[in-house]
Amino acid sequence: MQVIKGDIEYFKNIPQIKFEGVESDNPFAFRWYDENKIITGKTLKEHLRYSCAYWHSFNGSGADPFGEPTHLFPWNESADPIERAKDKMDAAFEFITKMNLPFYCFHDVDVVDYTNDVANNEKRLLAIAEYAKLKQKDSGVKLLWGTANLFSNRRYMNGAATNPDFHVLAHAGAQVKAALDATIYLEGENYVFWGGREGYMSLLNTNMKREQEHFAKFLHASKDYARSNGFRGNFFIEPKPCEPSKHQYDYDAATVISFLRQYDLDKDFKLNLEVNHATLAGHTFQHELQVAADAGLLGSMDANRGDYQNGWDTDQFPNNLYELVEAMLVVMESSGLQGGGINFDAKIRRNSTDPEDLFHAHIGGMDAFARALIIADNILQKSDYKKIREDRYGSFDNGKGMEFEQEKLSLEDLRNYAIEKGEPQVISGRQEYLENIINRFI
Ligand code: XUL
Ligand code: CO
Repeated sequence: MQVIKGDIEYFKNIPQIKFEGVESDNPFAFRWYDENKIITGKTLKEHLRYSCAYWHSFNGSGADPFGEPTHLFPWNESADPIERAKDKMDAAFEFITKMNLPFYCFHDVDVVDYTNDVANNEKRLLAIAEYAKLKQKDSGVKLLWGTANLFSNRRYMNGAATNPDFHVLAHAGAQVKAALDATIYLEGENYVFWGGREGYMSLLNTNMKREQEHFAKFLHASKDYARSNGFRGNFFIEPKPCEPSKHQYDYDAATVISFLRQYDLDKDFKLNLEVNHATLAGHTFQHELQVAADAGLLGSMDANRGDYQNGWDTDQFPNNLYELVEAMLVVMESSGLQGGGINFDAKIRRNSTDPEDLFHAHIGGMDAFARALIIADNILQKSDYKKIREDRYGSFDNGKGMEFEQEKLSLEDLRNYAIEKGEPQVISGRQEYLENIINRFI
């Protein structure tokens, strides 16, 4: 029987974070995230399903292309890889439980250091998964999703499942198998594929059609393996247009949906949408959410924000209330995330070097989303926001408009109607009025 470690307190002097309400001036308290507050029949905890991203919070060293690490973690000291991994997991579960986060997410290589030896990696992952299982049981924290990092190792420089070399693809398969085994063992609710290197740098050396077919076959094989081993959760694909590849195949929600449909994957796979990936694709986040929701494939969300002054993936913590309300309006109107949650795929800045900074970041993000959800619900319940949109399409609710929707009208019928009714009146889209509703309810 393994003993649960955790006698070291890594985040000393930081209390359990609790809800204290808007009057509180305690920076270590929630002002909006009251996990028990009920909105449309569900608690905020059930709506939001907050999750901590292991990689940014416990591996992110603050290093950038111009500078060495600035986040020097006390849990990285042991020379033994499994001991080091357990120390990190102690710190992670201390943080996750102090923050009252119900879920966490990890890549295989986040929880234990990998080598180039497949069998050894499998052993390491199993050893740390056994430890994670005890930690989950002890704390009640659950795994929102697992995933495999198929982008950092140099073997993946030309892609993983889309690599032109089958030998590399096989290594990707080995890694996904082990990550699926760990996810199933930890009763993970979902499994994510973000294809960091699944794309190309130059079309001059790329057979795009063949690479995409390989990708689909790889996803089918992964799904079949997981299903035959008892996994009932969702598979999610996370779209991103570029970085690290110049062009990534999973460009945006619309691209991924048509790929899933083309290759008969849309029954098992849904989308995990990330705020700044939407921005990089030239979309708003609510656009991406709406595209997925309209296809019935809105699975989960990676919460963060970008920086409008630059074009890369800064993964900052979310704080823009106006934009979050717009996003939560889409989520609430589509009756929520299917199987997923809100994972803070966000990192503190290179120069945020106090242990408290990780807490302030998550408190801010959790409060911002909770507040946005409450505001969105108020807008839906108490304003004419929904009605204005419904009325805008009222001409299709009866008469010839309805017959058109029912596919009863020909092109000649449309012509005859146009002549009969003459020139249509101009009808306002009322955009500014609708924009003001959001500020009014904030
Ligand atoms: C990268 C990104 C990943 C995925 C998981 O931009 O978002 O961290 O969320 O692989
Ligand atoms: Co992400």
